[in-house]
Amino acid sequence: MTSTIERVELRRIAMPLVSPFRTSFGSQTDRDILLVRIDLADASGSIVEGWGECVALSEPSYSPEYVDGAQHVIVHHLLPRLMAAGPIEAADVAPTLAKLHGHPMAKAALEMAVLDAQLRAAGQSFAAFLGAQRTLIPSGVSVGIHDSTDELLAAVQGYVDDGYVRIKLKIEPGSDIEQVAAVRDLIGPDTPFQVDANTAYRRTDGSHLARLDEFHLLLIEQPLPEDDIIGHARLAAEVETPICLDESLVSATGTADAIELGACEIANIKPGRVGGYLEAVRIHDLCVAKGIPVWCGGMLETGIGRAANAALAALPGFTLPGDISASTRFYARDIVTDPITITNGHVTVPATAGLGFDLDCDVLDSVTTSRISIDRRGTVTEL
Ligand code: SMG
Ligand code: MG
Repeated sequence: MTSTIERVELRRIAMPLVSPFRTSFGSQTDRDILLVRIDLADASGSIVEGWGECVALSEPSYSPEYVDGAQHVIVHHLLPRLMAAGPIEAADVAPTLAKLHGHPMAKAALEMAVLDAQLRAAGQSFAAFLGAQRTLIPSGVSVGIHDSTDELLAAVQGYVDDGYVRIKLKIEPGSDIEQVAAVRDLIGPDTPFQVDANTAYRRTDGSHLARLDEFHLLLIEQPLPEDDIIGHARLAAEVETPICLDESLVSATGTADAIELGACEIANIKPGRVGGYLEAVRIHDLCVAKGIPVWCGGMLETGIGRAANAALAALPGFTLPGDISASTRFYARDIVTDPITITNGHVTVPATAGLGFDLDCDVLDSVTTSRISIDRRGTVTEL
C-alpha cells in the first residue's frame, strides 16, 4: 500500500563513544548522527511515523559521504523529488531517486524511514517482511587499533568475557602481524578471528599480507583502495586467507562484477553503503546464488540501525557473524527503550512491528543538537 509523505524531520544527535575507536583512517571519540523521521499518511489520512538512521560519518573518510553533506543533499535534492513523486512505498524510494548520482547513505536513510513507517502501519516486523527464519544471530565485535599490544589484549579479553563469538581487529601497516599473532595467542586457535584494513595497503603488499595466513583468519576485509578491484583479485590469488570487500561494494551490479573477477571471496553487506536495505537484500540473494558467504557490517549505529541490521542478518545467506554488537560496545546510553544486548554471544532478532525499536524520547531529546522540519511544500523550519 502506498502512502503520502506529510512531513519530514531531520534530527542531529551527538553520541559520545565509551572509548575511542581507531581505524586506519582515523580515530573517533563521538558520533554525530543524522536521524530521519518521516510521517506517512495513508488513504484515510491517518499518520504513521517511521525513523531512519544515516550512517555517514562526520568526515568523508570511510566513503565520500559525510553527515553535513548527507543532510544537505536530503533537504535540497532527495526530498524534493521524493515528495513530488506522490504516494510511495519503500520499494519506490530508490527508483525515484536513481537519477541523482551517489549519496547511498542519504538515500538509505530515507528508504529506511519509509520502510519503518510502512511496516508499523502493517503491524509487521522487519524480520517477517524479509522472510528471516532465525530468531537469534551470532554477535561479532570490531576492535580498534591500540597504541600498545598490552592495551589491545586487555580490550580483546574484555570482549571475550562479554561473550562475543568473533573478533575483528582493525589493522594498518605497522600494526598488523605482531598484533594479530598476539590476539590469536590470547583467544586460542578456535575463536573466529578476522581483520579489517579499511583500504590501508597497496598491491605490492601481497607477500606481507600472506604472512597473516598462518593465523587462520576468517578473512581480510578491504585491504586495498575501494576502486582497486583487479588488485583485490590478484591479492586473492596470492594470499590464502579469503579476501572480503566492504568499501568496494556499493551496488548489486558492482558486487556481481567483483565476484566474477575473483576479487570478492566474502562480502560485507552494509545497507547504508549500498543505498538501503532493499539493495542489501539483492546483494544477499546474489551472493547466495554465487556461493559467496556474507555477513552484516556495522557503522556504529544507534538502536535504530542496530535493530534493522539484526533483522537483515537473520537471512539465511548471512553465514558469518556480523558486526552487530551490543549497544554498550559503543554507547553508555542508547536512544531506544530496548537496546541490543548479547546473551551467550547472540543477539535476539527484534520481532516488534517496524524495524524493531521504540525510541526513548527523553534520551533522544537529551542528545539532540539540532532539528529541522520539512513540510509537503518543501518549507524548512528550525525546531
Ligand atoms: O558498528 O561495530 C560497528 C563498527 C564496525 O568496524 C566497523 N565498521 O570498515 O567495517 C568498517 C567499519 C566502518 C566504520 S569505522 C568508523
Ligand atoms: Mg570494514
